[in-house]
Order: sequence, then C-alpha cells, then structure tokens
Amino acid sequence: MPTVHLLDYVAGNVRSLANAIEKLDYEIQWIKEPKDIENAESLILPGVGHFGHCLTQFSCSGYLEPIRKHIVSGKPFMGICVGLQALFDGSAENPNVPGLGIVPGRLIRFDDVDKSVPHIGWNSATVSENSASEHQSFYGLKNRSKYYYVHSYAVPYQQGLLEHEGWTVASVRYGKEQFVGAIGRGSVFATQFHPEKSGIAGLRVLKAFLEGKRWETLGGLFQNDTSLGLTRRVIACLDVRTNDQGDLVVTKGDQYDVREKGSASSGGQVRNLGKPVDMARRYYEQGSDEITFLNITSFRNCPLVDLPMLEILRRTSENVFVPLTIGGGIRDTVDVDGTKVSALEVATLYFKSGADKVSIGSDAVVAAEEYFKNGKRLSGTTAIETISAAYGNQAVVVSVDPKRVYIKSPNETGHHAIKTQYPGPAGEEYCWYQCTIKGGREGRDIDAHQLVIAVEAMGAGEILLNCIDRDGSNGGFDLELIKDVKSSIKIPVISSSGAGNPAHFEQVFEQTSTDAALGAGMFHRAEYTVKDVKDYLAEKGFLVRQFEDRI
Ligand code: 1PR
Repeated sequence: MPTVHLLDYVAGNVRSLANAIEKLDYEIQWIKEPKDIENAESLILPGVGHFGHCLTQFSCSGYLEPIRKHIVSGKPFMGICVGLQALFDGSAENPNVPGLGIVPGRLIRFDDVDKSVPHIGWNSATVSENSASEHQSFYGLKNRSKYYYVHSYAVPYQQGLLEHEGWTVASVRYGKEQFVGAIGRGSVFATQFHPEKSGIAGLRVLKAFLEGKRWETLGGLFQNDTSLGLTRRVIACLDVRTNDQGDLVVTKGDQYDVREKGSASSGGQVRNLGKPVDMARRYYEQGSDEITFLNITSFRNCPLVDLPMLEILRRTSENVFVPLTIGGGIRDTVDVDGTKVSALEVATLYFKSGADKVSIGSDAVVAAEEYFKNGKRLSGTTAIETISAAYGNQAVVVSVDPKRVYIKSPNETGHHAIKTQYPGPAGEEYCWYQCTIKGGREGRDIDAHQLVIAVEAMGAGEILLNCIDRDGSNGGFDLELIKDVKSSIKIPVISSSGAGNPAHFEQVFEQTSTDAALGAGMFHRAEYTVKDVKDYLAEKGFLVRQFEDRI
C-alpha cells in the first residue's frame, strides 16, 4: 500500500485526517521526531489551532528546519489550515512568531464589521480561469464544490501577485474580502480549508495530492459565479445518553424532557431513537454540513469513564468527513479514581478521538458568572480560555440553554429584556432569557445576552443557541432570541430548537442573520431528511452545499 508521512503534534486533530487518508487506501507513517522527516517521501502537515502555538511547537521540537529542507528538496508537501499559514512569512495572530517564509505574504485577521469571525462553514476555492484551461483541475479542485473552512486569519488575495512568483492560487470570497483558499507550486500544495472535513470534495483534493495529480482533466469545473461563496449551514444534532439498560442511544427531549409519556410499558423510559454512529452516518449521507453530539447525561459522569462516547466519535469519524462537535461534560473534573482531569485534557481526549469542536454548556455559565463578578477580568484558567488557547477559538463552541422569563415591564428586572410578540401566560409583553445549567434543570441569575458577551471575550469561537421553550416543539425557532443574540456578538451563531419542517429553516435564514441552523427531532422521527431541508432552501434561492457522492 502506498504511504504518506503525517506529522502528529499536540495541536492537530489528526485522527480525522488519518481516517481520510486511510479511506483513500494510503498507509500512514507517523512522524514522531524531526529526524523521521528525512525518511518521508510525501509529507502532510496538518494544523488546527493558533499560528503561534503551532509554529512554536514546530520550532521548539526542532521540526522547522527538517520541514523546510523537505520542501526545498522538491519532495511532495501538503499543508492544511495552519499548515498552509506556516508557509508564509508570518501572521497578525502572533506577530513575533516567524513562519517558514516559503511563500511571500502575511496573514491578517478577517474584518468583522460586516460578517462573523471566525469564518466557519462551506465556501468555494476558485482557480482563476486564466490559470487553468477549461478542463484542467488544480489538485482536484472544482469551482462548484464547497470546502470546509474554520479560521479567523487569512492571506489576502490580489490576482496576479503570487501567480507572478509561479504560484497557482485558488481564491475565496468572504464578505468583501478575497483570500487564499489553496496554493501550490511544484511539489508544494496547501489548503486553508480542511479537506478531511470537506466530504467527498475534500477527499478528491487529498487523493489528487497523494497521487501527485497537480493538474488533471475533470469534467464540470467552472460554474457561473452565483454558486460561489459561503453556504447556509444545516446541522443535524444527536442528543445522546445512556438508556435505562446502560446503552448509549440517541434521544430527544421536548423542553428537555427525554422520557416517554403514555403507556405503562414505555412510560418513563428514556426515548430511544436509534444508534448514534448509524444515525450520524445517515445524516452525513443526507448532506448534513456538520454533526453535533450532545452527551446529555455526562454531567453525572466524568467523561473519562464515558468511553462509549469516545468510541462513538472514533467510529463515526471513520466514515463521516464533515466537522464533528461533541458537547457534554467538558469541564475540569475528577475521574472515578480521584485523579483531577482538566477541561483541556478532557477536550484533548475528544479531539484525539475525531472531534473538531467541543461544546461547553454548564461550565460556560459558571465561568461567565465569575467573569462579571470579577469586573469582566479574564482568569485565564477557564475551560473556554485554555482550550481555545491550545486549539484555536474555532474549536470551542458554547451551548446556551436559555428559557423565557416573562415580565410585565423591563423595570421588573436588571436583566437584558426584550419586548416580545408572543405575550406570556398572564399577557406579559416582555421577557428575558434566563440561562440554565445541568440540561435545563437549574436556572441561574445570568441572561443569554450577558453569557454570550462573556464567552466571546473568553475566546469561544461559536455559539450553539438552544431554547428550552422551543426545544422539541416543532413550532419553529425563537427568532426574537436569535436576533437579540446575533446583535450582541461577532462570533457565529448556530440556531437550535424548534425546527419542525424545511420552512422553519427558510424562516430563520430569511428573518435573522444566523450563521447556521440545527435540527434534531424532525430528522430523528424521519419526518424530513437533511436533504429535504437543503433542497427546499435551494429552491428558495439560498446557497447550500450539494452532497457529492463520488470522488
Ligand atoms: O452542560 O457542558 O455538560 O453540556 C450538556 C449539553 O447537553 C448542552 O449542550 C445541553 O444543551 C445539552 N442537553 C442537556 N440536557 C439536554 C436535554 O435535552 N435534556 N439537550 C440537552 C438540549 C438541545 C439540542 C436539541 C435542540 C434541537 N437540547 O440538543 O437537539 O434543541 O431539538 P429540536 O430540533 O428537536 O427542537 P454540559
């Protein structure tokens, strides 16, 4: 079997990449120390996290020169995400840390005036037609395909500048900014997006690199510009918990109550909607842009003993090549044998098992309460801060579990209140959104507006915005909550809770600036597929990623 060398260092989420390479029938030779690079014919440098953290890791571990030597020798080299960024002179993310300087240029942070930052989602990578003849694809890239990006810093693209130095560039537009999506020259190739998380389109690019096909004839390359740009993300969410027999099953609450009502036989049983690995793969094949697992009983058990959840991730990531988010129990904890385990160590376990993002719920609420109590001073020790410092803020999602508290007038509370179109039971025309912990079981004296501002300051990269009132209701998303949260922060928001049909997704994308929308029950009950939702959105004129089923 042909081989490829993969550099495994702490900040990389290498399992998914390893799974993608093995899916393409290549064997991986792991690079564990700098001298191993001399034996590498073909080398891939993965990368998740901070530019500075990764480059410092490479430098301190003595990798920088061997990597540079490999590249200069003309042997095949592929950089992914931070692995692309490392090729340049440096990054505004860590101005004092030099890059490899193979490609001239520096990274800058996206402008967040007109768009969410980080740039998270599925976007294009377009080689300008004057660089490629009609049917020549650059490392398997197709203009109609979409690739998964998750980063806050990028190399600005000016047509002709890098081409003048012999580089071929695939560029991407995000808001008003054009940046480098992929770049190559000779035997060097690098992508800002994650091919291992970009479905079949990404596997096609990886395969082209592994087979050394820098240019190849592929059909259907160029498409009119209307298909270019960031798509609307549709996410399937699987609430997972142990049932009364101890198996991990997919369940679904209505207003967070996951137990069956009704007959004596099933009444009180945990709703069992199926097996997590099978259902995740089904949603991937229906075109889900991400898969989110929420381990909803983990606050009772330390995740280290939740090995089934790690195993679910390992097995899912073997065949699901879109981003996987895992939530539930990400916090400093004590294992059953009394060992103290930090949130960062818990998160690392999940990243090593195939997760791309971790979602923090209860711990984020407590951290936000501390943040305000300490006069908005950061402690540097919270789960959000430590995990985003090591893996980048795009790897940290905060899951918010708010519920409406109706009031007759905003003066009744010190919390951030809104005037609602849906009056309360006693005709109250105002409400505030109280944050809860422990799966909605405990209300706290902090509102959703305060929480999202605090966690953005701590370095969270994205908000998963649930809503207890709408959860499982099939009544549509809480648009007032979403608008209020979106107007408070710059990081992306995933709207969740209440989706019952494809029109609810059109409504939330039409009436709010949400970055993504999530469904659970409507998919688990097979009332609609993810494809039904995306086809419906496409018919209504929204840009969505079409599932590609062959490399
Ligand atoms: O507090 O860090 O251990 O994380 C616990 C995680 O589990 C949080 O993300 C929390 O939202 C979630 N969770 C805990 N208990 C429940 C429950 O349902 N009893 N899930 C729960 C909350 C939100 C989504 C749901 C959407 C869409 N559910 O998972 O799927 O509301 O549902 P719908 O489309 O069917 O309406 P920690």
